[in-house]
Amino acid sequence: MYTEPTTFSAEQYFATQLPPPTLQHDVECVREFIARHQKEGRAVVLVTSGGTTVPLELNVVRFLDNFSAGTRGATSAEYFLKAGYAVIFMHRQFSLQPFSRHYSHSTNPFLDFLDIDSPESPGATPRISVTPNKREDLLQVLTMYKDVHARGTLHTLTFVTVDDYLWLLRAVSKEMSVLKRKAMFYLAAAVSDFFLPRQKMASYLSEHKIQSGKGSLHIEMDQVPKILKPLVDEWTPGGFIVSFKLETDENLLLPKARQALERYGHQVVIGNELHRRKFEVVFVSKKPSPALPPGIKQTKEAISHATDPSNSFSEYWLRIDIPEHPAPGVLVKEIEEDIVAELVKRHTEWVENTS
Ligand code: PAZ
Repeated sequence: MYTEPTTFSAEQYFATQLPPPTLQHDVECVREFIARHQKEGRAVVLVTSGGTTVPLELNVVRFLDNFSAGTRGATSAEYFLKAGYAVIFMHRQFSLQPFSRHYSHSTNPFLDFLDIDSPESPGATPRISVTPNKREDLLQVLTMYKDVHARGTLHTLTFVTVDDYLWLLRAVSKEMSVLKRKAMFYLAAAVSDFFLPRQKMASYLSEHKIQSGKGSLHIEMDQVPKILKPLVDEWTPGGFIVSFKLETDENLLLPKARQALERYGHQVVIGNELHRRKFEVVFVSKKPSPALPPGIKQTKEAISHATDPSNSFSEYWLRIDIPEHPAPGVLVKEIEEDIVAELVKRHTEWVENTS
């Protein structure tokens, strides 16, 4: 019987789970991308986006998924590019991507933008043109898309499973450590907290498609290792790290965000409630420890003041107004514009104050 721990440390996890077959190739491309932008003095941000899957079989037919369309990540990546960052966009395969996200087939089908013009002479091939009222928006998106391609400031990586995600994150963050303070991490992907170690799948779950003949299905999953700690302390010390916290109970947002900062010691947690995430987020960060004036003793009052959570964390709520029924395809204000502007400001100050 398989007896691995139910709570893996990051070390145990990477010693026992297999890397994705494309890892080496992905790392080489990332290394080249980082070196080019480091030479040009550009800051680099890793944006993670979309949900991870947890396969239930080795030959996978069924899997557990995490909610996320990739809107936050894809939209933010565009604003980071606009702000002059080079972006490594690590996203779930087939989730939204920068630029093409404006023309999703379900909400804004691309074919609806095109007209077939009558041929100039009988027998000539008809020309295709863009519907006049869509031209301005398309031109705006297309101009930026072409510019980003010409400058080579966007590099895309793909993951599907939580295993792919963890291996890639570790490898990319180690590569980014050469950038020191100029590296930013924007961890917006929705990552599963639970997984099935491959040994467990092979020993008592299923190599092949799980059969339904035996009635109900009982699966015990193990906890995914907490990777923020090694990310902060070992893989990329010096980077500016922003994680996201999604909750459905808004009362948990602040306590959970503070807990994450306390545990992992990174720079910012952005809290968002599921249904309000498109127009309201909260930035939580640690205040520098209040320095006691020289000569003042560590009195009970001073210690309780310094350890009171409301004095150790700062919270910054960011809210926008969005129209209730925006017309499809019309560019509206996006909260990611303000999220990215705030982070760029904080990152710049942080680089300046510590260099
Ligand atoms: O991709 P999306 O725009 O539909 O959703 C974004 C989000 C809610 C997944 C993201 O903002 C987030 O909170 N990510 C972290 C989720 C987590 O707590 O694991």
